[in-house]
Amino acid sequence: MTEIKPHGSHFGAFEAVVEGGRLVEARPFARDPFPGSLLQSIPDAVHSAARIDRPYVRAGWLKGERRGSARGGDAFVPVSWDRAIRLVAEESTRIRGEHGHASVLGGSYGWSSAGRYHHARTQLHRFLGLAGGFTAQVTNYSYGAGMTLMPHILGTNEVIQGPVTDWAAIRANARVMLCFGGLPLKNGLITSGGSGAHEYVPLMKAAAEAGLRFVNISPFRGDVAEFLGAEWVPIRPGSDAAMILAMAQVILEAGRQDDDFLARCAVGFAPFAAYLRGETDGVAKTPEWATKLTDVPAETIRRLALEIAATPNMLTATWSIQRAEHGEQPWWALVALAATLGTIGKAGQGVAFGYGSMNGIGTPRHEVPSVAGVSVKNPVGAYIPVARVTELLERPGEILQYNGRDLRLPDIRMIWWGGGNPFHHHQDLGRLLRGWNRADTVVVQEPWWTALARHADIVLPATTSLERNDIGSASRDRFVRAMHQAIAPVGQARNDVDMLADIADALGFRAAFTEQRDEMAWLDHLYGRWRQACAAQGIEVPDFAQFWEQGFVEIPPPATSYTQFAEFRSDPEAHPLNTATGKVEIFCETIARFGYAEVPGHPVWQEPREWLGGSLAQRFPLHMLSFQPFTRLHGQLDVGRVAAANRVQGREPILMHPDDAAARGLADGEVVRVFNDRGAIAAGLRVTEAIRPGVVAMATGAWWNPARPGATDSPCLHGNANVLTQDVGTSRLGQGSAAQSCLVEIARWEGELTPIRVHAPPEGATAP
Ligand SMILES: Nc1nc2c(c(=O)[nH]1)N[C@H]1C(S)=C(S)[C@@H](COP(=O)(O)OP(=O)(O)OC[C@H]3O[C@@H](n4cnc5c(=O)[nH]c(N)nc54)[C@H](O)[C@@H]3O)O[C@H]1N2
Ligand SMILES: Nc1nc2c(c(=O)[nH]1)N[C@H]1C(S)=C(S)[C@@H](COP(=O)(O)OP(=O)(O)OC[C@H]3O[C@@H](n4cnc5c(=O)[nH]c(N)nc54)[C@H](O)[C@@H]3O)O[C@H]1N2
Ligand SMILES: [Mo]
Repeated sequence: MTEIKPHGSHFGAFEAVVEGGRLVEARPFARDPFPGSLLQSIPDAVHSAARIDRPYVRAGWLKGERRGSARGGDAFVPVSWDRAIRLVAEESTRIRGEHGHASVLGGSYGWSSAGRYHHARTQLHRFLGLAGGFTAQVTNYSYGAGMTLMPHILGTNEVIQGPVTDWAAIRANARVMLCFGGLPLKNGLITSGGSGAHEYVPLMKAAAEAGLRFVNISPFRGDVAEFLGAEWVPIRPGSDAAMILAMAQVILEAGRQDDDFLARCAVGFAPFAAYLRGETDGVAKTPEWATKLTDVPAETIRRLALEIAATPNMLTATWSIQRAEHGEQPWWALVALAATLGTIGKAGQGVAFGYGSMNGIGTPRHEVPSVAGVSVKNPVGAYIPVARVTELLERPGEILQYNGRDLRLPDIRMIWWGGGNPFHHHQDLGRLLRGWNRADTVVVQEPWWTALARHADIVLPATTSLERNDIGSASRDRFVRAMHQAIAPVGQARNDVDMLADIADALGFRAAFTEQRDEMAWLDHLYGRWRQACAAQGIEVPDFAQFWEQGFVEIPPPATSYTQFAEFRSDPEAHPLNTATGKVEIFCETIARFGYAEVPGHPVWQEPREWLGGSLAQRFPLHMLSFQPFTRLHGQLDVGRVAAANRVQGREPILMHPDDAAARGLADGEVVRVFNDRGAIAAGLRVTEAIRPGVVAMATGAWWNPARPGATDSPCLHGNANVLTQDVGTSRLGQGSAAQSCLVEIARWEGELTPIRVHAPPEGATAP
């Protein structure tokens, strides 16, 4: 018998097709104009041999090994759910009693699954908050530097997260769009929270058909779809700020700046202009200056600058540009360039970030809230900017500078993660593991034997969304989606909420955690709150029963287009920005006062430590970009068929220019060794002219497979880029991830190359 249930995921909405209790197909939602390929991997992942079948405890931990033990090499011992819950409750009580609540790291950064109620991170925060609190993580890996900067200079993060100027406004008004980092189609496969419709491709296509010219300023030609017919400017990674500053210099020299806008709507143009002219440091930021840093010909920089001075334009950069050393600078420089042109708030023009970073950025939509879970306040005030996690583990008691504050780092004794994977998302994994091993106890809730679960002490098997009922909803999408349970839990897996409720019971606060609602009562409750919020905005949606029955609700798109900052532009006194001055801060007094030498009061060029222009490039002459995968969402779906079909001899592919391959005697399809001082990985070579010489690129998300499990310095046989990436903050202002600043060398793989093991259970564990 075949059953069909409505469901949703970060990869898109779908109909779950179930036969004999197994998910056999995730069939795209009929209303999705461009469903992606990732849905094909869902059945593989749900029924994978890498599912965790029951609770496990690390053998060494059971023998009493705590702080300082080597994780990742021990066998796992199966235990009953009752025992696992008792062990977690007792250890949590011991650690909180001996070391205080801040010794529990519960930030649990990560994407979890779509579905607002069972969202693992939200539920874990709720639980840990009620248990006394935890050390939290603020900002994100996506745009941590940018989201710390933008409130200072534009007074909002909407310029990153949306609502940004939508594609309808751009299409109708702009004639050229400069895209630093391109508009990668693969990124549009994803919407956080579970989307109903991928509108990214149709919207871009329509803009191109309306005559919008695209310029792809990126080391990788593949960062825009061919149908956009874009001009390609193959820039050197990490140098975007220099190119943007030189464009501003050209506009200034030509007298094409918008003096009226600069006077009415911005502050600090004068010191910025002095810097561009070289009055402050003796170096004029001319195209000739920039060409040596960017490898972009001076004529190209000058031509593009004069073109945007004369043509209605939209400026954008991907989020990736700021995921690099000094990542604040190119974004700040781009805002300063738009202010110089005076385009901010002009219909369909200006600047915004991320049109190429996720489906839904720039999709015309009504501003209605999304369905949201219920959080509780964390009674502990301790936090870190998320990407400083290794430093937190390494240097307890010391100070971390961040955004004008001095944060004292707590001594972490317990690490608790559900719904994220630091052994996917963090940089320099060997160093992370050395810090990780300082904890007494690591508790992990996971559906799969990811590298995170393999480096835990207590492993609690979680269900996937297919094994429970939920509501899919994203602020960037106009569909709210019913997610009906499609199959029974795999093995002994349990919902995160249910395992946490049992632990809360052992600790004496079950009722506070559950509020005495079961799953369907919670869904009814959360939907009801959302329905009320909609009603407050005059939008009527059906009641819960009707929604659940029909499988989705659609909020129709608005009839008019949207331009961000339009009101501000028309009357900056009546509609000031939420900055210290109410204006765009080309020079920012607040930031200048922080006194960070690397982040002065206006955007500047700062040379990164790790890039092709520095001395380290003599030993490691290739710049490695690690972008988002088109075959997965981060580490999720790595066990699926789409990721499998893309591997080269079972390894994650790496892109290299033919000249670089020839110089090393390497051929397409070979397995290579990619290495630097931090480690080495195997990768499958793909030779292509789409990447510029001197740059190699590979996707993140291949599950970490150290040749010797438990070692912090052994090569990864699968191709996890984060073995090699650099773990430094973008600057003391943003302290974001600088994953893109990374040099490597590449040679043929010599010696043994065993098949990867990470897609099967570790020693001591069984497949479901
Ligand atoms: N080198 C490099 N590194 C990067 C980046 C880069 O560009 N380059 N990008 C960074 C960015 S932008 C991000 S956002 C991060 C992403 O990093 P993460 O969000 O941590 O990556 P995911 O693999 O999505 O991790 C989610 C985990 O939650 C688990 N999970 C899914 N559903 C459930 C559930 O219902 N319950 C529980 N308990 N667990 C569940 C999944 O199995 C998975 O292991 O990576 C960052 N890392
Ligand atoms: N399919 C898929 N889509 C995703 C995700 C996924 O895992 N899979 N993850 C989602 C998440 S969490 C996020 S945060 C977004 C991230 O969205 P982004 O950060 O925008 O995505 P990336 O793929 O990391 O980077 C985009 C491109 O920037 C280029 N680039 C890198 N460094 C530089 C540089 O220094 N200068 C210039 N000019 N270009 C550079 C690279 O060629 C790269 O292809 O993607 C989301 N979308
Ligand atoms: Mo992200």
